[in-house]
Amino acid sequence: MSQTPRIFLTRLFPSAVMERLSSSYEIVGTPTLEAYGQSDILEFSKSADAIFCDSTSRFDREMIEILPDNIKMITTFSVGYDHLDVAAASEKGILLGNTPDVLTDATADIALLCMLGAARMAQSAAETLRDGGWNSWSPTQFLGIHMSGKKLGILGMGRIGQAVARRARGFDMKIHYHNRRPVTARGLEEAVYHDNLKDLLAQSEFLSINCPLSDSTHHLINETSIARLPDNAVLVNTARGPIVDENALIQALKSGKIAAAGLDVFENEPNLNPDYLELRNLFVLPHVGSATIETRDAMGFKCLDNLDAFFAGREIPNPITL
Ligand code: 8YV
Repeated sequence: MSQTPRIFLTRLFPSAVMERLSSSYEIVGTPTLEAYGQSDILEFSKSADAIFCDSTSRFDREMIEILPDNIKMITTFSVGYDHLDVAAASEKGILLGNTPDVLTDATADIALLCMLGAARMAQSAAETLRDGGWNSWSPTQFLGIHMSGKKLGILGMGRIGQAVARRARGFDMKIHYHNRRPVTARGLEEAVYHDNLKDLLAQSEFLSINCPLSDSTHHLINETSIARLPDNAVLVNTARGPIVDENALIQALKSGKIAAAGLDVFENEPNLNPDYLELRNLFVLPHVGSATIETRDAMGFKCLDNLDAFFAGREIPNPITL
């Protein structure tokens, strides 16, 4: 290993992060706003000790196995790590790190924005206004679904799920959740635990998806699970697109089984399923859950903390383990 550790960045990160990175490390190549593709990643990795990536770069088993042996660590600018094959990395002796906690609030804020935005038809109302299509006020125009006081089902009660629940309490929502285990957390004493998804769905006038993507959550929300929701439910996904079978969701939005959906994540990012474009009962954002200046800086600093600890021979603060 060279004296100054060499870091390959799959793309440019916020300037405060780049500044701190370049003061302690040798940056391999010239990162750009657009992320490098697989062959460039492999080429640049030959001259690096660690990789600093985000969730748009996949390191599946095949990719990890062909990474050069000089790569000792990958730190991802994300809390989610479904793009990293943890078992393959561990077999190859590559340490993985991520950025939990610092994006909890920003992501929960966006979940609430998606809930309200979908329920109150905010996007189609705003588009009508901007397109010059608002001709007069009318008592039956842009009628949405009342959010206050409704039952909110949260799928996945980790840090972000809990933060969504606390915010929803401010709207007098009744919180129900499904998680591997019940949680005991401040402000959530009255939240109702369901040990199975089926029971949660039956209660969810609003459903917020906050679980990680894994083999067991891929398409967990599909035609069958959507059928279990109350009629006119509102579905919100700020976790990962592939947890929801998009075709099933689109059918349910068309039939009116689901009244509206608020989505910050999609199955095939950055491509939006063209069928979504025909729907008015949709509130969509381009994966901006963590997109505040403060949060993105903090995420970058967490990646730096992981790198700093690793290269100082200490345990990294946010390891991803099996
Ligand atoms: C990241 C995210 O910013 O942290 C996550 O898991 O989904 C986002 O907030 C994005 O994935 C880029 O890495």
